[in-house]
Formats: sequence, structure tokens, C-alpha cells
Amino acid sequence: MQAKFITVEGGEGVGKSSNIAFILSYLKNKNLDVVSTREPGGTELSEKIRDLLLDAKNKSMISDAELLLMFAARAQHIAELIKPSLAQNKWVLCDRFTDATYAYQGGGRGIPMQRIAVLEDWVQGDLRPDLTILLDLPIEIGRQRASERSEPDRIEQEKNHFFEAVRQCYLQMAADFPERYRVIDASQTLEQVQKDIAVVLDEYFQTCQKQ
Ligand code: Z5A
Repeated sequence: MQAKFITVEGGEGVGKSSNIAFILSYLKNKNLDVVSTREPGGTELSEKIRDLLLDAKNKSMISDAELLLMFAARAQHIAELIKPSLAQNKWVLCDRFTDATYAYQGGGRGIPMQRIAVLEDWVQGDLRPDLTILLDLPIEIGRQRASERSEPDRIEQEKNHFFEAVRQCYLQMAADFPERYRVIDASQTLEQVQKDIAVVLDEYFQTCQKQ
């Protein structure tokens, strides 16, 4: 089977990190070679850009600088890790990718989607995720879960209306791209969320095997 590019998306505190570990072990149990990574980040240089982006001290960062830094980190990540891994037939599991840019910089910051699409085409060429698992949760629950875990970073300090716009943008993308998106109700217990993810992955594998 040809290696696939799987992304996990959702707002703050929806459980991406908790469930990436589950998805990774699911894929490894299928004897697949898997690379697990994240955005912004995933390479030494991209992780340095991540630090710049999330540092709560960088309050003066304007939206365009934020957008361009996201794509700078992504360009490096794609060239250094994602494309070489896929070329070696390794599956790539990524905690966030460009849909996060549409949701946060597009939906949250209000940058026109066409501008993001230009950068997406430029930086990615025809690289797009094969499957995107969206963990969806009312923002109050996600923010509560995240706040219990750590101090808010620069982006986490945004107000509720920002995160509501992010959530609605994700749901709109899921509606626009039903063949790629699978939406999971992340307000359930972690055990139930993982059962739902396993159903999605089982179905996805059956489809891949028929191709
Ligand atoms: N960003 C952007 O703006 N543009 C882009 O293009 C990209 C990213 C790629 C960093 O992302 C920031 O970058 C992010 C978007 C922006 N900013 N924000 N906000 P990140 O993915 O590293 O950070 P994050 O969104 O803040 O993720 P997170 O807070 O680490 O949350 P998570 O990974 O989704 O959740 P978690 O750590 O797995 O779970 C949170 C807590 O909830 C934890 O204590 C769990 O034990 C608990 N949990 C998880 N699931 C459950 C269930 N089902 N029930 C109860 N408790 C649960």
C-alpha cells in the first residue's frame, strides 16, 4: 500500500496530542513505517520558528508575519521531513498542517483565504493530506482542558470569539472536503474518542486496500 499523509486538526485542548499517540500505535500495529510530527515544527529549524510564533513575549507580531512564519516553518518541514518520508513509503502522521492556517490565520485573524491558498500552492505544490481527522469540541471545554495543563502561549491568549471563528472554519472545511475529512466528537471520554478514531481508521484502510 502506498504511504499516506494523515493530519489531525482541531482547536485548543481538543486532545490532539492524546490521540496522536493512539493513532501512531494503531498504524504501527498494522506493521507500517510511520513518522509522527507536528506543525509548526517537526525539524530543528521549524521548531525554532515555532518558538518565535508561540512566545508570549512576541506581542507585536502582525498577522502577515505570523502567516509567513507558519509557511516558512512548513516549507522547511516539507522539504526536510514530509516529502522524503513519503518518498521512502513511510506514512506521515502530522499534528496540524495547513488547515490550521486556514482556521487560525484565515478564520481567526481574518486574512483572506485566497492569500493563504497562494502560499499553499507555492510551498506545497500538489502535496495535500490524504486523510484529516478533525477533533471537534465546544471551545469552552477545550480552553478549560488546555488551561489546566499549562500557561497560555501567545496564540492561546486570544479571546473566545477568535477560537469560535477557528472552530467554525474547521467545520466549514470538513463540510467542503467530505472525502478527506472525518469529524470526531471530542467532548466524549478519551476512550470513546479513540473507539471512534479506530472506526475511522478501519474504514480508511478498507478503502485504501480496494484502490
Ligand atoms: N497554529 C496556527 O495558528 N497556524 C498553523 O498553521 C498551525 C498552528 C500549524 C500550536 O499548536 C499553536 O499553533 C496553536 C495553533 C497554532 N495555537 N493555539 N491555540 P499546538 O497544536 O501545539 O497547540 P494547541 O492547539 O494549543 O494544542 P494543545 O493545547 O496541546 O491541545 P491538544 O494537543 O489538542 O490536547 P491534549 O494536550 O491532548 O489535551 C489537553 C488536555 O485535555 C490534557 O490534559 C488531556 O489529558 C485532556 N484530554 C484530552 N482528551 C480528553 C477527553 N476526551 N476527555 C477529557 N480530557 C481530555
